[in-house]
Amino acid sequence: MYKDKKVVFSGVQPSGQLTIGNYLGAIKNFAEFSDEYRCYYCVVDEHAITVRQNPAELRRRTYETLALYIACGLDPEKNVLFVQSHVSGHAELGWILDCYTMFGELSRMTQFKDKSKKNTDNINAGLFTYPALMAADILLYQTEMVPVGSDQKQHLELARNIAERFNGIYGETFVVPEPFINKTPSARIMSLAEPTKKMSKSDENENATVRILDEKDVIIKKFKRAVTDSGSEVRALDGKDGIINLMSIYGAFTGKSFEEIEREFEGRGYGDFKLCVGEACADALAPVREEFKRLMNDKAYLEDVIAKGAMEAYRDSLKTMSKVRRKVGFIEKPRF
Ligand code: ATP
Ligand code: LTN
Repeated sequence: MYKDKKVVFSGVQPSGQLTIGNYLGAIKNFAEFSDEYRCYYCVVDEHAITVRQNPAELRRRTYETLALYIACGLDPEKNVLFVQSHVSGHAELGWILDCYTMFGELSRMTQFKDKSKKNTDNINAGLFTYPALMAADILLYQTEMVPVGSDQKQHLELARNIAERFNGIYGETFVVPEPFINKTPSARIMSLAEPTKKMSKSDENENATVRILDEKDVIIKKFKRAVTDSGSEVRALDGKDGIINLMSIYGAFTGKSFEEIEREFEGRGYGDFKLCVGEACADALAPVREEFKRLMNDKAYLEDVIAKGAMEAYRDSLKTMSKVRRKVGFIEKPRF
């Protein structure tokens, strides 16, 4: 707890250009906590290297992700915005928590199963133990609440189990965190190419994703190509995954419910609907794109934010780290 404020933590991997899934499922919800909570929003570069990355691209995307946090409305004065690898406690606590996480638990994680199917030539130990590092990110700051998309629910449950297990052995050490998942369908945005799969920023099929930074004409073209069924009615019926996904996206950007959308598009075809979804999405994201461009041209400012975030997060992490070291039986660190 920081000055009596409860703590919120979340992270995004700099593993690709961010999608509207990342925006609607996660980042868009971050800012609403800034006043009442002590908020840490982290660019989780250590998680990103569980899949092979090009070093120059990883560096660029780390800056971009941080700039996008700010462009999406996160004020660096009100939130701790930082890069995971700048605070050694994440990796340090990650290792310790590895030793309190069971092989069987990690084997059940669907993200591990999915990613190991996609990266058959690089099923490394980090990809497997990823959820223990994620638990460390969260527990390091005594986090109460973690805003995420619904794909992260399973990892959050594991983080809770790890915290409870550790507390059970050593006495109260960690706050047990709660996930905060949007109640609306936008907690899980699906791929535009395969609407039964989640939209994912590392998807290589460009038609599957809409990126936050895509230009308006690109966004409109991508929605035009979105896979739907052969029908023509804009209705949220069972099996119409493509249309339901587009309705979720349209609803998230316009605030309209499914019933309102069905009424609005009664008697109009898919083509008309897709164009409206594209326009609503592009218009809502235009200010984010503008602000992002401005920030990326101000590297000095971004460096300042990164330095301040690293300092604050590091300072705030020390208390938990020394408590954990003591509890597990490590001797005190010499001062030098
Ligand atoms: P990758 O493709 O590299 O696995 P990702 O697109 O799944 O990346 P993450 O960095 O792993 O994105 O996730 C950042 C946040 O965005 C998480 O809170 C996650 O739940 C959320 N998120 C990711 N994809 C979606 C989606 N399709 N719908 C809603 N939320 C999402
Ligand atoms: N695992 C998340 C990213 C992530 C995260 C976190 C989210 C890493 N550490 C801590 C919330 C809190 C993902 O793959 N989407």
